[in-house]
Amino acid sequence: MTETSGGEVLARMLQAEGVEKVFGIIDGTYFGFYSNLHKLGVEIVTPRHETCAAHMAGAYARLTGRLGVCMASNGPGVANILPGLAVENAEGNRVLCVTSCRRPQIVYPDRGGAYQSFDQVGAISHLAKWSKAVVSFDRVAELGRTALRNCWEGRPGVVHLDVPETVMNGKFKADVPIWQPHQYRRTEPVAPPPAQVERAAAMLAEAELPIIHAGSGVVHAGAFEELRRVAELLHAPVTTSWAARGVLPETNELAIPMPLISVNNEVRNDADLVLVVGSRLGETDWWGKAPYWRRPSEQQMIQVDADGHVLGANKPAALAVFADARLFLAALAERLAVARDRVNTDPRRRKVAKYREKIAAERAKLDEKLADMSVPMNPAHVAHTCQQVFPPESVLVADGGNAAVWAMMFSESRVPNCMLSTFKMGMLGAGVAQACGAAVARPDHPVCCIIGDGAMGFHPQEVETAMRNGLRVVFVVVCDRQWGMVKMNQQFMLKPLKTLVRKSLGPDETIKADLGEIRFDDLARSMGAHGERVADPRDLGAALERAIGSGRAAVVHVDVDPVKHMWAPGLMHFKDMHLEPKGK
Ligand SMILES: Cc1ncc(C[n+]2csc(CCOP(=O)(O)OP(=O)(O)O)c2C)c(N)n1
Ligand SMILES: [Mg+2]
Repeated sequence: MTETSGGEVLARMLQAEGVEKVFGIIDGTYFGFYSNLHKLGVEIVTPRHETCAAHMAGAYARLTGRLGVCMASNGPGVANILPGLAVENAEGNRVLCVTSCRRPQIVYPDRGGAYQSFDQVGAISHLAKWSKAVVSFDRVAELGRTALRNCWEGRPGVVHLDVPETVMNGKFKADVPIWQPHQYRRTEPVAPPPAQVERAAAMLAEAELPIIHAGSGVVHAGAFEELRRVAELLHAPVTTSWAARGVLPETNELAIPMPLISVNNEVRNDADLVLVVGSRLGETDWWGKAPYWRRPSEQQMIQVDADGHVLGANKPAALAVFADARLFLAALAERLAVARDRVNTDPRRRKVAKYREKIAAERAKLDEKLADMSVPMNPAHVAHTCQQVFPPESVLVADGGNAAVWAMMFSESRVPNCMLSTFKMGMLGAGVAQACGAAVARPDHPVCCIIGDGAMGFHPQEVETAMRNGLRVVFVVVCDRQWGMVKMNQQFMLKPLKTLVRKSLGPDETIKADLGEIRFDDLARSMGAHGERVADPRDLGAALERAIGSGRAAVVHVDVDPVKHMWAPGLMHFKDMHLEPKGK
């Protein structure tokens, strides 16, 4: 019998799952785990704050379709990773978190006074899909398998395993067989029932104007080609959730870009049938309700999801299909191709032509801001210039308040699964680590992270993480020296008329909305990264090119006009989203 440890068993299980990277900060309490990962060739990528490990794992998982693994050590390490876990679970990214805890004799329940200890499973079980403690070495493999099974079931999210230091590091005489993934979990995606595919095809062929609404499920299933085929066979416009932007490249004539909200509203009100794929129709989709969508009495819904709990949750489904998005869309495309001549696409073509005109008009209206060449720059230039300089395959990460809104409004998603943010949680600072995780996942192209100065202030230390790990991230920090989005909202609460007339209140008229300056370019240089500062829109392109050309992590500190920055386009829509839609 060989001698092993709980940490070694877990490390070998992750290796069998094909895990190549684990994100986290080392600690003696799980030396048995990470030293074995290292020995097995699993790379440990180390940030400087545990919450960043969770975001790096989440971004890595979303961009690669693999499992994102992070780790944190008992007490403070776990306390630090909690916000990251809450966000990654909410965003629906497939993350396994392994933590150490103190020895079972003094925790679960806490004896009182245990050092670096709190009820970790109690806390995490409220914000994850599944969270359990391993009580003894005998159960490491079994609970490890249960955790991994949960990772791959239903909607992706966070799964947590809490392992005592004595189990992680202790020496046990045992031969623990490592099962292959197909021996303990489903490894094939769920296929749709053929009769449902047939019914869906018939409904979509007969509808006057069917549309497709795609959510993150399409990203996780990697169903981009299949989505395009179905949309083109039906000549159906495609709207998306914010998080699924670009699943159909926004250059495709059928794509309705999410930032053009009034066109989205119109399309969703014209449709008599909507095929919802991989979306639960949450609040940022207005719950699928009127006046943003047509009423259910006039609009049927086919809903397809790999999580049965999502089906019909927010809007009644005429056809609810429990299936993987890619398999469903592939089967549907096959069916539709056979009955191609049964679909009269002419009325749909006329509608789509009308939407294209409206999209062009809304785009042109937004782009008028680009004529403004004043200094410090109009924030419209930031994402617009990034779009021109970075390759289309580069991942764009958007973080901050108005900085993220401007970034969304002035970028086009041209390649599927190249846009990251925390669309559900709006977590300031998460973007810094998401960008690092993206660079680990996609080392071939530089990552562009457009981020507010408030947001960047949460995690500037991770520029050093990017440097140390050779991650090519360009952080474009939008500096207005204020909590811009909240300041705008506050001004309207305090003095709406004066705000409208003067565009901004005086410095003593707002409450704690201003920030001092951080020279993010200097800070970057202090960590060995490339740093620049730009205020003139004419200089931005060259500065970004130098940043990319530096071949290392870079920070471009961009001074924007703080008043213009507050008046970000589309803000009213974000405000309205906080109210329950009036319709059903
Ligand atoms: C972690 C976190 N804390 C607080 C908020 C509330 N909040 C939303 S936007 C915002 C201001 C963001 O400032 P900045 O990042 O500088 O972006 P700006 O709006 O100035 O572009 C705040 C405080 C949040 N979303 N996340
Ligand atoms: Mg700001």
